Amino acid sequence: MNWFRLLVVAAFLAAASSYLVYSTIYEPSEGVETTITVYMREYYYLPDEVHVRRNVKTLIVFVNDGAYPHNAYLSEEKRDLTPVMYPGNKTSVEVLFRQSGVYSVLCTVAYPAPVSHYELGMRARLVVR
Ligand SMILES: [Cu+2]
Repeated sequence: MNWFRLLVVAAFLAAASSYLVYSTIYEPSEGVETTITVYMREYYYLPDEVHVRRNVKTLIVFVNDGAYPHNAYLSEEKRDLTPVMYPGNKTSVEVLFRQSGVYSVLCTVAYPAPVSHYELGMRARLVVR
């Protein structure tokens, strides 16, 4: 019975660790090694390229100092890094990438223009090495 339980736990851990390889993780703030600040304006991120080290817990602080709402959507992972942020809002996101690669951060807000901001150039590259 104990061996069976151990197997179940081992299977769960194996599933969890393979999941982590492909995912962005949001974790408590202790252990953050690097902080990067990204400003949101019309219609761009500053900087528009961010470098993150694999297996290093990194805090990305998004600051909307523009005049319109903005967000940050991690395209390849199909998930929001931030909710829609109004002018003056600041949101911190902790990320821990297990795999290197290049990701696209897009602003999917379509206000006041009828098209999403990323179509107007509001996109950033997130490079994990
Ligand atoms: Cu935007």
